[in-house]
Amino acid sequence: METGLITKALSNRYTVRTDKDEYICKPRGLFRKEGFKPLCGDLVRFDITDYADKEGYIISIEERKNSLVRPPVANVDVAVIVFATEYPTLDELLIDLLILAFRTNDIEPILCLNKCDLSAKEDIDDVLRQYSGSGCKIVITDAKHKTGLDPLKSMLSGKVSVFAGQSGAGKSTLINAITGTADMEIGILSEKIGRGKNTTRHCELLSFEGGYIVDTPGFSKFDPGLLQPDLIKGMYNEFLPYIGQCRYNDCKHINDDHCAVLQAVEKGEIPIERHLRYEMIYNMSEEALRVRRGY
Ligand SMILES: Nc1nc2c(ncn2[C@@H]2O[C@H](COP(=O)(O)OP(=O)(O)O)[C@@H](O)[C@H]2O)c(=O)[nH]1
Ligand SMILES: [Mg+2]
Ligand SMILES: [Zn+2]
Repeated sequence: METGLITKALSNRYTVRTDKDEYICKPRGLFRKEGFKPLCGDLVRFDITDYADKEGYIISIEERKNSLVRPPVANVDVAVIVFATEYPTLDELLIDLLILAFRTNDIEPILCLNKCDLSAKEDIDDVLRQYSGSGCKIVITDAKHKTGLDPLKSMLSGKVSVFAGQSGAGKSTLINAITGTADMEIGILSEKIGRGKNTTRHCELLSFEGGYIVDTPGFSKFDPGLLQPDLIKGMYNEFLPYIGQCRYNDCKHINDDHCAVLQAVEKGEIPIERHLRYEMIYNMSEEALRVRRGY
């Protein structure tokens, strides 16, 4: 039995990479019965069935740290949230939602302000002001002219990373620029996927400095109904210094009496925009929970 990493998934054929080699493997029948499918990023045990053609059968999957649906990938360490201040228009609510989505899955979010060549300096400064307390690393890039990529590269080295964010923000361009993959390859692949059936489960890990970058970007939106209302406040690093200072232990930091977080917002210690959207996201997720519960 061998151990390897799934670096490519295309329908029911998986490329499994070991230290020395690559094998094309099928999952043994059992997985299908269990309704459980191997994913790109999975560490698997497999048996080699054909040494010459390098083929095998996947026997078992190691426990996952996490898994995403779009792109279908497991064991993700880092998510680069790509956005622009213009073209497309800055969508801070989406950024906040994505930060929460990734933190919920134990994935480190990195904020990448791309297309900085098209940004006014005030707009860049405003993004930095809003997110400097978020606990997310922030990088400013111009993928088209390959500027500012080194800090991002060093953050991704040795990690499994995905790229997320609005369409047109520059995710594919960034992936190409960082991995040195030809524009054509990714372009053609994503076109095929776009036109293909929903069941197409393409995903490929591109080797990158001891880690991997997932070639298919995902998460251009996120449903706040998937968040657990009570866990949201814990994912705002801005609130951390005030924990334990509110009158009530279960303070939601929204309209409660003697709320240290609200006081900090009033004093300008927490960016008011981040707090306004926190309130919005909290309410949306609570509403979704109410609908699910039926009361
Ligand atoms: N000016 C400028 N254009 C960019 C930059 N990054 C990407 N683009 C362009 O923006 C468009 C959308 O980029 P793309 O990578 O397809 O975005 P995606 O939808 O997020 O994958 C393309 O025409 C890119 O050439 C950048 O940093 N600066
Ligand atoms: Mg793209
Ligand atoms: Zn409070």
